[in-house]
Amino acid sequence: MNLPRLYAIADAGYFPETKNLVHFAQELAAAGVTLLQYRNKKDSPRRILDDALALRKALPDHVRLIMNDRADLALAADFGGVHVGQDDLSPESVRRLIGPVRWLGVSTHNPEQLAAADKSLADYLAIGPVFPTTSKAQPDPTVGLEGVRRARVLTSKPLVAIGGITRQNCLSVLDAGADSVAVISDLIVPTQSSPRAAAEDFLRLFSAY
Ligand code: TZP
Ligand code: MG
Repeated sequence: MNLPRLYAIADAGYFPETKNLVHFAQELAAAGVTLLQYRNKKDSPRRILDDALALRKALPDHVRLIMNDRADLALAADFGGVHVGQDDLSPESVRRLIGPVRWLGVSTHNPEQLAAADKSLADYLAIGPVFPTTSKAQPDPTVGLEGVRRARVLTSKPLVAIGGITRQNCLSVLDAGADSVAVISDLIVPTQSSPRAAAEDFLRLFSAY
């Protein structure tokens, strides 16, 4: 797999309506984002599927869409992958549902979980929260850059860091060994710039890295 450095996440909690979500995703695509997760912790499966289908329709095929939590909805919306956490379906179950081609990511929050996920059928692993975050309800304790370094030596799978990652700190996260950074709020609530400009900032930093 070829995991891009920037893994954008569109969290439904930040968008009152589907059209706001789709506009955000299109802005990111225009900036050059090629990997986008749709995360929705609040709505019904039917509403999530409606949003997912709208995203699928609005975005070019080279943008890979990843569904958080739900393999069934990923298949129903023809997404390019699924991302599961410690309380979702197991990686093996998800793999059986989605087949060998769609991407499968697994969230981990400590070295034990990471080592276990390393033995699974996941394509990539996530570690976090690296820094304090306000985008997740009841987040696990932060792992810091040291947690990223520890994760790096425990897996040779592509490693995504998540949690409180911004344009200010993202290069330190890559320095610690992450292959990619997953970002919610620094793309959505940038103080002075649009989501498109924020994504362009990240991509510029990474191309010079
Ligand atoms: N998992 C660990 S931290 C987090 C998730 C979903 C939220 C990351 O959001 P932000 O706004 O980039 O800190
Ligand atoms: Mg989950």
